[in-house]
Amino acid sequence: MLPTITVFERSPDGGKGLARDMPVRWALEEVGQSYGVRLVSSRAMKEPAHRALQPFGQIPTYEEGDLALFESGAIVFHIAEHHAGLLPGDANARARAFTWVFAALSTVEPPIVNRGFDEPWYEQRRPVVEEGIRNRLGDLSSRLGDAGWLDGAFSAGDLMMVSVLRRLKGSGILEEYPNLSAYVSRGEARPAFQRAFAAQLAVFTSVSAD
Ligand code: GTB
Repeated sequence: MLPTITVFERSPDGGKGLARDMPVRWALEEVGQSYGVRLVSSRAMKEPAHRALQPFGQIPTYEEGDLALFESGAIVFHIAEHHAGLLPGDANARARAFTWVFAALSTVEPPIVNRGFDEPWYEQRRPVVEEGIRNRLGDLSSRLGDAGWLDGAFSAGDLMMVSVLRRLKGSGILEEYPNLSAYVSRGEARPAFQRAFAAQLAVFTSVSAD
């Protein structure tokens, strides 16, 4: 059964692949699973039909037969569990890979999304917010060291961590940690990432041309 995901009809990220459908697309590409895409407008996102799939009126969602999921982490988790390619065979190593998915979303990402750089109050808060980000990146950088991936072979944990770190590209902060910057580039160089990125960009360009 071909899964269908929902994505922004008009992504506010300008085609940079920063919205949360990107890790889901990337995971599907890594495991070689084709998928359908349904574009959702900002208005439709808040209507009952979409809220039945995503109670908070957001993207992405994932539908596959009788199964409807929301939360990008849970969707990536589901894809990784049901297909080969994103998790190691050893049970403990699989558990550690999921630990990195959670670490990306609940430990590393929160200070990153606190960067409200479009908000008027942000200039005052910037030093505190950036210190929070640097704390996390410093620790992550020490853990990664000169390894290619966080725990052996590339896994769902790396996919989510790279997705989270990508939000810092061009901020100058990520670039202070050359091993993390190289880690993100390594993730982005993966053919599955490239396919996922091209697919989301194609949506952005076709809608922008309307
Ligand atoms: N915890 C949920 C998950 O991981 O799935 C969060 C989902 C979420 O934040 N969805 C956002 C959304 O639907 C889009 S991805 N927002 C619409 C709304 O809440 O009304 C977050 C996002 C948005 C924009 C950019 N950007 O422009 O760079 C990056 C990320």
